[in-house]
Amino acid sequence: MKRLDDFLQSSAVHQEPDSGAGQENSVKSRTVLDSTDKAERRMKEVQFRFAHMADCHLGAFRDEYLRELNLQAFERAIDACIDREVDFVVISGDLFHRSFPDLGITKSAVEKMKALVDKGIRIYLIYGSHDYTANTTNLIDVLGSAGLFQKVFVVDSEANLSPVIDEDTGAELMGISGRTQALEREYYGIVKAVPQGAFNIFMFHTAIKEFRPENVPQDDAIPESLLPAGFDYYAGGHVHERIEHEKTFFPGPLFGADFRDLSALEARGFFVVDVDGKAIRPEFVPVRVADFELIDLDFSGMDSREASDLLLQRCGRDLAGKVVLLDLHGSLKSGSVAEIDVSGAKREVLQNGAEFVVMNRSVTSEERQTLIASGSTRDEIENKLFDDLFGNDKARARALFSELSMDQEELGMSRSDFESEVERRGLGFFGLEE
Ligand SMILES: [Mn+2]
Repeated sequence: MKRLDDFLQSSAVHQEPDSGAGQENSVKSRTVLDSTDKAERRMKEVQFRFAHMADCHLGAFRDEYLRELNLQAFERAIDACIDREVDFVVISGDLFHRSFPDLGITKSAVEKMKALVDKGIRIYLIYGSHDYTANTTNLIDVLGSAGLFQKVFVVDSEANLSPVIDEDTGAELMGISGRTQALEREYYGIVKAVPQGAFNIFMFHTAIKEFRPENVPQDDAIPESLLPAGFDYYAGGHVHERIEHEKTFFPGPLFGADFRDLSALEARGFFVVDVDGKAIRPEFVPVRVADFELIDLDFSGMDSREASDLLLQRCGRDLAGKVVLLDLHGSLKSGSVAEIDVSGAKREVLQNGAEFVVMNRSVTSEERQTLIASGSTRDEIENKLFDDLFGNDKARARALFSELSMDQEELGMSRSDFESEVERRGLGFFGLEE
């Protein structure tokens, strides 16, 4: 129960900023609906249209080119929602890639969402594993307070989920946010959700055991039986693959968040769902912002020369307008990985008309280069190693080595902060900027 306490506390913290427009409205509308209208409304057959997207991962990717493409996918999706005149949009987690994302990307995304909201289209969302924070106010809370969207993750002190009601359509939404390391799993056994609207949507950010992709570990998923019963549409997120299973839908990412997502070469997009009474008619709306070409090479059993030749040969074709994904893997029989002419391949790809090259390298070599250094003290051994490895650049290499010798735990940093710090110091050492 300790975990649930944390969860309830943190959701109470997250709720606080919401006492602005959105929350009051829904409280007000509840009061109105609590009279006879409510019963009438719940009996009435409803007809409306909503969009369901997830895993936008805004701000993902180190390459600016890919970050921009990802943003474009989001902008196109929002445009499509406006074109199709949806009543509201539900976002099932991971709107942002990090809880404190790149502010340039955020600015553009917020402007786009504002344009949607200005047309009277509402946005409802839950946190995902990437944009959730346990004890601090994050960007989603800030934007929620500004009225850009409403968070659908409302739990009372008895662990009952409270609905957020979309006033215009009468649709009722409940949800359970995702957390890092799928920590939200245990809430499913504890939290109670009783759908009572004319049409009820359950939003969640967790994989389902019975229909999860192979790359999602069994232990990170919940059995389907743990989803609260009785909803008309289950709006899933977290799984980076499109899945449709009875009333449960995962749209997958709008673009993708890493090399694996991109190299899957799947159609990405979101659902637009027509509702008529309790009946649903979902349509997958593809969002395509790039023409990907995968060059997948396994160098196993080759020497570095053969690997280089094969690489250049495979890059030697018309790649006009393509975003090329170079996936290099396998274990070389002999020679070193550094001997593979990767920059030559990149040049070749760009000369053949490609827009951009994204590289994923996990090549290893069976040939071990053994360094033997002897000495009687640690300093002596270190000195000899630096001599062997760096020769004339020894002093500079040593300086870089000491600049980057940091202990993450000692510094008390998160992994991502630590990585940025290493990057910052490394770039600083060479007098470079990102
Ligand atoms: Mn995700």
